[in-house]
Amino acid sequence: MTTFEYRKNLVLARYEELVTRPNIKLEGNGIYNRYAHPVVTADMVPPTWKYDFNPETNPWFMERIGCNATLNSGAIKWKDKYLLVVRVEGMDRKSYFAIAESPNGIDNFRFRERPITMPDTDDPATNIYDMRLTAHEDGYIYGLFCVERHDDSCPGDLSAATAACGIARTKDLETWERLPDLISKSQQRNVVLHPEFVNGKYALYTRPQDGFIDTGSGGGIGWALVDDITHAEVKDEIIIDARYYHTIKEVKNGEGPHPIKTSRGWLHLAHGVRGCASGLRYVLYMYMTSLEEPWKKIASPGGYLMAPVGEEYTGDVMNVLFANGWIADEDGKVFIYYASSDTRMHVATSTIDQLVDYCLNTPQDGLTTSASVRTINSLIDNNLKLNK
Ligand code: BGC
Ligand code: BMA
Repeated sequence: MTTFEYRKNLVLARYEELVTRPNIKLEGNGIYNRYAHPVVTADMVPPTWKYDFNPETNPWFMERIGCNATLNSGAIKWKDKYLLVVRVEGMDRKSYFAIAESPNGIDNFRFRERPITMPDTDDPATNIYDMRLTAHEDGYIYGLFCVERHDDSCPGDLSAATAACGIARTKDLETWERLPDLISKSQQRNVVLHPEFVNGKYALYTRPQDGFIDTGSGGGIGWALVDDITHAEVKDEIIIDARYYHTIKEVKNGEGPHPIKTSRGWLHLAHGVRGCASGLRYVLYMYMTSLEEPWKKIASPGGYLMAPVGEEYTGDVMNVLFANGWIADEDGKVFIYYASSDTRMHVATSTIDQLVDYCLNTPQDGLTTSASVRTINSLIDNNLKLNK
């Protein structure tokens, strides 16, 4: 057997084994369950995207185009399948979007034949990433994502960049119509489209920021109404979920996927960031807003919902969980798709009832040590009464 044949067979067999590996549910904390294996990794990107299959031009069956990571994925249920629009990052540090689909949402994710070809605007971006998908009541599926360009006002600084929100829409998840980028006074990352019209307008969750990395005076997760999504502009922005000193969202926060509508209010998933000696720590947290007035917070469970555990701590950008996709099934099951350390995709499952219970009955962050101890003591008091 030639080296080419041997290696080709090995690569294809390993790939097939990985994409068909059954996932195993792990019992969690009563709020959600994690799973034993990631759902999408760089090794699950199809070999045809990486290898030249011609023995004449690739006698060693050498990898030609390497993949670095599969991370921050948008999610949507589509024709009975669980779809992720994965941020795939090549070894060249460029991200692109590609759809991976699964019959059950927890394993057997397989990429479609090709990645998405996203049309450019007149001012092409250097990199695009972190898509939030919204099936809007106007009939389109929107993808909002970050578009990053070099900041040419700082010619000497190769790291100076700007972040803005790109907008595209589709009806079939095959062809995408690119709309103009969101116009906003500040830079923006983590912009998310609300699924319903509010007062007849499109509603956006925003995340104003002073610079490319620093949110600075940008107070947290914002809310803005937009008249025309084909020329979207943030005019007035209010902060609906603020950052606070000495919390999990002291340095930054951002909306995850669009909120899920429940009978008790809108369920939100977001990320919070704090600084520490090893860099930034990204965790996931939740909050709820009013059904009638989605910009008004009605529940704010204290602390994080999920933080990295085990292998989730390690990867390209350590100590990071990030989520921009979840799927709520008709039966109330919820699939939370989260990335660990900018490297791989995982799933956690829960239900709407459990997540609403979590939001409404988890004590709020009292913002001081004394308040935290008081909250624990009142729980102990109640438990002691039960045993009498
Ligand atoms: C990276 C993002 C990151 C951002 C801010 C970008 O260049 O691609 O993953 O969130 O920088 O650090
Ligand atoms: C950002 C996000 C993500 C990323 C995270 C950690 O600000 O937008 O793209 O997961 O940093 O690197």
